[in-house]
Amino acid sequence: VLMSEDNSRVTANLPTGERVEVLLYGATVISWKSANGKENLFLSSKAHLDGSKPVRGGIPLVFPVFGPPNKNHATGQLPQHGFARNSRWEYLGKTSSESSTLPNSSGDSSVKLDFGLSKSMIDKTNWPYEFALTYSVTLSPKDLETTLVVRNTGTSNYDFQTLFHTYLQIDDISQITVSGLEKASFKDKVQGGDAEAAGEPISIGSEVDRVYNAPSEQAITITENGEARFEITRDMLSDVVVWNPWIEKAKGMADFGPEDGYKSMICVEAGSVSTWNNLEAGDAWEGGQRIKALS
Ligand code: TA6
Repeated sequence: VLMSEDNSRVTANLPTGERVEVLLYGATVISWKSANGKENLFLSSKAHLDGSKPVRGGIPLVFPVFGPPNKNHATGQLPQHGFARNSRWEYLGKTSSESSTLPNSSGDSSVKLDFGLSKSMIDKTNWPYEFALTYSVTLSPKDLETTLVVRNTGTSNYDFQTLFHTYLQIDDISQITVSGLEKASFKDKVQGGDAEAAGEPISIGSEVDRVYNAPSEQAITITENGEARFEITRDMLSDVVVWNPWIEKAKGMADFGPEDGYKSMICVEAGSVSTWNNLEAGDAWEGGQRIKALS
């Protein structure tokens, strides 16, 4: 595990060749490479990586609110998607299986990077509650796991939402289908309103921005040209956002590049965003996702 010269990012490699890179700004995973060197995450060519704005790509972390906050909610003063992705986290250290006496079941090695963010580390959260977040990024052969622990370190309970805003790198959006959500109703943010389950896999031929309600137990598979590319499994996250900005919205984002980059990305985002998680003072909540790179 290496900390960069400028202390801006942490990189970990496995002996089998897999690699993950995490920006301390937002604890944003900005690269996840398979053993063959293939990059699994989309990172805009115009993404800001200097902390001047949330990263356009990789896996931004959404907390404590998803989307534009409601002005008369406790999160009303926060930026869209909250403050976790635009705060500087601290690197807490690594745990790797090769250092343990018993490698994991498949005998492969894995490495877990831990990051922390607490209220005292942020000069103005514009959110009246105490919290301590621990975010773990675990790299193992073919898998990347991200887990968030939210600890209420204050004296009153509060509501929060959270989501991993994962930008997956693909070759051609027109060849993509997303399955596992056939039975899930969804909130359609492009058409407006709620929609019934489609009953078939999702394909993308225009701007898509949907919040699907799908039990955590349901795995999500992203297939390209009939070949399974990624599988996402979830823990404690009962929503899946599927987003592609398409042509106009991609053009409208100054930090989205190349202009036709919408063709080589799809956001499939595991989260708990359609309701509020209430956390008692002193309690902790944990949720996570595991993304398997299948090809
Ligand atoms: O996850 C989908 C979404 O909520 C879209 O509505 C779009 O706003 C996207 O997030 C990106 O948001 P950002 O604040 O990163 O520009």
